[in-house]
Amino acid sequence: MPLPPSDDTISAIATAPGMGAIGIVRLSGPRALEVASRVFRPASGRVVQDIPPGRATFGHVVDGDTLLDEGLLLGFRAPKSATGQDVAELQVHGGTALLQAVQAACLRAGARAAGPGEFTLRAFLAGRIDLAQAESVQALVSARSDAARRHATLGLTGALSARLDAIQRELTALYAAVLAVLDYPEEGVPDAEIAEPLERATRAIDELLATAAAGRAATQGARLALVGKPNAGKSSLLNALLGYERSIVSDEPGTTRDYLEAPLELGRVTVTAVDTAGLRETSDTVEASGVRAAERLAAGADVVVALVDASRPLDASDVHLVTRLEGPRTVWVASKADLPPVWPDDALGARPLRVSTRTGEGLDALRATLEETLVGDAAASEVWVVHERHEAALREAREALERARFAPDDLRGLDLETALRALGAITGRTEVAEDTLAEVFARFCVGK
Ligand SMILES: Nc1nc2c(ncn2[C@@H]2O[C@H](COP(=O)(O)OP(=O)(O)OP(=O)(O)O)[C@@H](O)[C@H]2O)c(=O)[nH]1
Ligand SMILES: [Mg+2]
Repeated sequence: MPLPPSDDTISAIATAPGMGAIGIVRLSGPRALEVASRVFRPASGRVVQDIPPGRATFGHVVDGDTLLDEGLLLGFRAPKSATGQDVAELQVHGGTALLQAVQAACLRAGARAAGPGEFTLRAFLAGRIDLAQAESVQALVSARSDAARRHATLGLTGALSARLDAIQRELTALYAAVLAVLDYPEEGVPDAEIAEPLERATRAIDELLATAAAGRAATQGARLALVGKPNAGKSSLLNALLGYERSIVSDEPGTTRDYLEAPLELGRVTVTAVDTAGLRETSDTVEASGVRAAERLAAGADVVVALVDASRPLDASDVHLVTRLEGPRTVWVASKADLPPVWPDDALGARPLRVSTRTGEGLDALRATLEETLVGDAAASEVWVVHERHEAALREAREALERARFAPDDLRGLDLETALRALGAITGRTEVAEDTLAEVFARFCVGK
């Protein structure tokens, strides 16, 4: 799909549809201020083009001779604006019909209706932000959880780009060294000069890749399944974690028949918590299918909370549950910890967290353990890989570096180029190859 032109003047309603205190129509392009001057009359009588950049001016918003609203005009001059172009912002009252009328007036005055993301695209093309930051803009406005919002904010600062820059610098220097060997094979390059930087770059990529699962959990929401025997306290625990009564609780085993879901924030990650029917063999067919669904959910979950009632003796089915669900993604809970325990902590092998939904005991520890289980190795890194495109590019670069490690001298350069191109695609710096050539050239001058 071809990109839209970026040298004309575009206009769009910048605020969300619906009623609001303020609505904004934004213009960007060489004629932004000229278009603004046709739809805005400063109360001071000044000419729009003469208003100092960044200074808000009060006046009338008009369509021809028709008054639309009173409002503010804010203008910026290229290249000192968000898009790197002339930009004008009309701030009016936040009514849908009004904003549509202001937008229509701008179009009549010579602007083109902007397509999706065109302002951000222009910011990228002008070099104001890189591609990863542009993606963070989109992630920020679409973030539905605080966890997703935090990562988008961090992405906006270029934190990932800075990490990638460091890796790219290392690989570019290495690439130059590899090419130099080809030109001056008699001089050679000590193996360590290649192996060590390769290893450092690989490790840095691995550190980023190790955050991808947590990144998904932070932005898309991981799945948490609550499983255990009927009456173990699963629905009570879901409600306690959520802080409201989402699921029906009763002392009747088999209360939860179907399964139900609720979004749950756990610090740096968000999960969809799934309450399931109690796991047991049963002759009741409705419940039997619920049990199968629970087992499937546990298998497909990113983290499983497995409950065993601490107030009742363990039986064969508890042992069965433990052996079926044991694993690094399973968190064991001894439920109803407020009642006298009838089995010791180590009876299950894995030591369970003692939790009571009556007293609140163990709930904070459970939250922390769940977050930790989902965050895993990503805890060490502030920057998480939250976009699948970035993860795929990092994997491609990683594979190319792996090949480079064992490649003969004359092929190693190609693998390094592949890795650099993959990393460059994340930030959208397609001139990576030019950078690389410049570095190679500089090296020749110095070396020989
Ligand atoms: N004393 C005590 N009772 C609890 C606790 N948690 C749950 N219960 C009781 O245990 C019974 C079963 O709770 P539920 O949350 O419905 O259990 P469940 O695992 O969802 O049960 P099913 O949906 O039937 O599989 C209810 O009577 C709860 O009030 C707890 O921490 N302490
Ligand atoms: Mg239940």
